[in-house]
Amino acid sequence: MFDVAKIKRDFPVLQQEINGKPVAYLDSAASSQLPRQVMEAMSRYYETSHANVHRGVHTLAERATSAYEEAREKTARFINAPLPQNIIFTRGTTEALNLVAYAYGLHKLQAGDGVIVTLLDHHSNLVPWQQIAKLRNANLYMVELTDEGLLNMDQFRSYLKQGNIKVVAVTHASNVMGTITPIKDIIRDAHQAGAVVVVDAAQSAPHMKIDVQELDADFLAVSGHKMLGPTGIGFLYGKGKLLDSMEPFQMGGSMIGLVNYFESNWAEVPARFEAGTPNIVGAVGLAAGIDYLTALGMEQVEQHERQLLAYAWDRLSQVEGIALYGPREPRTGLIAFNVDDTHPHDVSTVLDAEGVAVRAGHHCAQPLHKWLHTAATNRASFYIYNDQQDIDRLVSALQRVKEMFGYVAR
Ligand code: 7TS
Repeated sequence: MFDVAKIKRDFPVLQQEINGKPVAYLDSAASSQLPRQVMEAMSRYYETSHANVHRGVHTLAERATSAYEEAREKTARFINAPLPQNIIFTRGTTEALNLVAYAYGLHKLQAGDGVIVTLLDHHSNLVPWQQIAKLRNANLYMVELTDEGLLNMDQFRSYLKQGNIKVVAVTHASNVMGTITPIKDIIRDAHQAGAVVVVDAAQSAPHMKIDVQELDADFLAVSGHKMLGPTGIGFLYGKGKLLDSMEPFQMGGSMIGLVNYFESNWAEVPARFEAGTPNIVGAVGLAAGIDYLTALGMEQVEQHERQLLAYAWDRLSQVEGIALYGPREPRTGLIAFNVDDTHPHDVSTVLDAEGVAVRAGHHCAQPLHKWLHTAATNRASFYIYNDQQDIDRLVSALQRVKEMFGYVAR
């Protein structure tokens, strides 16, 4: 079965003590850690195969190009994309979402068209659409939440009925509320209304099986550094017809067909959207992360996290004065919380002294925090290398917070 102790041994960073305590790393929703297999794949690439891609004909250039294109194939298989060409490598989710906003939204939207965003969206799926809507005189519509923290689907459907919606930008799993959105229903309804759907899968793809064809997603964005890969690499999935119809996002080398004095034309997809020298070693690392996850099995990864989540929810609920945000179900493996009225930065500083790493802040979701009537939250997030002991450590460190800030009689 799922052997966390064995998995943990693959992660050198988790072998150390932080502030004299073994580290309980509960911040994978920000960035996950890297197993040695990923680091070794990246070193091996540099030691044996490094050169620039898609240009030289010498052996190292061919090896580098193969490594890069194999990573694209592996990424396509991971989300069941029909073809490797459906995958555009980017710097991460943020760049992937900006690519859609600028290369699709800016060119296709017209005055009076509508874009639907949601209160669960990370700034990277909200702010680009605010900007594009302004530039195109399009209208932005915000889907709010039920009291439980689920998307208000009645509101969503009433926006669709207006008849002007061209784009729906929605997160698959919220990085604050943990809410897993009914993405398949959203996509089906949006398509019936003639809109394309941009799915932010930054917090879902690392944790559950994604099948873009089954979802019928138009665009889907993912970051490598949240799924065992290095920083600086991620990808955009796009349907072939849509990508083929789009203008480039960035201009420069590798993305052109013919360049004349005063005008140029564009390379085929995916090269059209990968201007300049790409993050080759990043793609190699991402592919090695995908290998690691695939060997574990995404269903098993999801099941492990569901068990941890149930345990954490239960234990945290029993902490006096704690507020847990978001629904109990359907939810991904993270929990945002506040303790009494102790500032999240104070909470996480005390937790850090106990060797427990959580994130504190607004998590790039300011409108959502406004809706929650709180400036900031703490967030514990789980991944394949976490076990119940990490959660026990979190709970006892929270008792320490309460002692320090005077809410528990000493
Ligand atoms: N979308 C969601 C849902 C996210 O959680 C994040 C990063 C992004 C997009 C942006 O990803 P990036 O790799 O381009 O930065 N979220 C977080 C977080 O919750 N804490 O740190 C980064």
